[in-house]
Amino acid sequence: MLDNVYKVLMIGDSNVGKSSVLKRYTDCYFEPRNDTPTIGVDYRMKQYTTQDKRSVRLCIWDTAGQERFRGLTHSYYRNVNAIVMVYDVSCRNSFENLQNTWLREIKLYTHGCRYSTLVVCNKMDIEKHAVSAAQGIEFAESIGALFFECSAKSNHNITDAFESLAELLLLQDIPPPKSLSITKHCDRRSHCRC
Ligand SMILES: Nc1nc2c(ncn2[C@@H]2O[C@H](COP(=O)(O)OP(=O)(O)OP(=O)(O)O)[C@@H](O)[C@H]2O)c(=O)[nH]1
Ligand SMILES: [Mg+2]
Repeated sequence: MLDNVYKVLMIGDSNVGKSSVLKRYTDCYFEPRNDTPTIGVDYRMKQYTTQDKRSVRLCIWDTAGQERFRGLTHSYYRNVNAIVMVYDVSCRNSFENLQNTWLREIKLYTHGCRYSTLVVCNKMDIEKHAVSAAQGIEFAESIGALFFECSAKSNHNITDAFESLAELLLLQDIPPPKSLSITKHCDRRSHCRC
């Protein structure tokens, strides 16, 4: 039986790997050299069962990082339960933009709803790091967020990051959004348990 359904939003600059992180989590695959940016928004879901047998469904909206889609993605902040902020460890700008652009978007468009935050430092498989772990942790702590260093490519920490978020949502007992229509949107089902 399903205990809760949570609406999760993924944000961050274009090319940081939001879609890759999500596909790795829900569908267990990574497409190398896939340079097709997200157009508008994409959607995926995955169910997670905790050790004490509670089942939650994460309905995850993957937004386009490109500025030209910004107007379209604003409405997806409504009634979110969790926000996943992604940056690319090899791209300093993508980290700084979380603090400048993306935090501002959150403040403007969540309209005061209560949500949890996860900061994902992606592409940890790349040797050259433009942001240190300490800087990532400091930023996450400053906004009360979970922090995970991940790689969609090598599948490092991806599942742990989302499962920790799900555990946190249950712990904080954030009510699922009233307006979330499961049947309307949950068209891509995944039963992958990796
Ligand atoms: N080395 C490495 N490359 C990655 C990783 N994750 C994603 N990429 C690559 O980074 C590029 C961009 O990935 P996407 O997942 O499309 O990025 P995005 O953030 O969804 O971009 P938008 O949809 O434009 O917002 C692609 O070429 C991916 O293959 C990773 O963990 N390691
Ligand atoms: Mg994308």
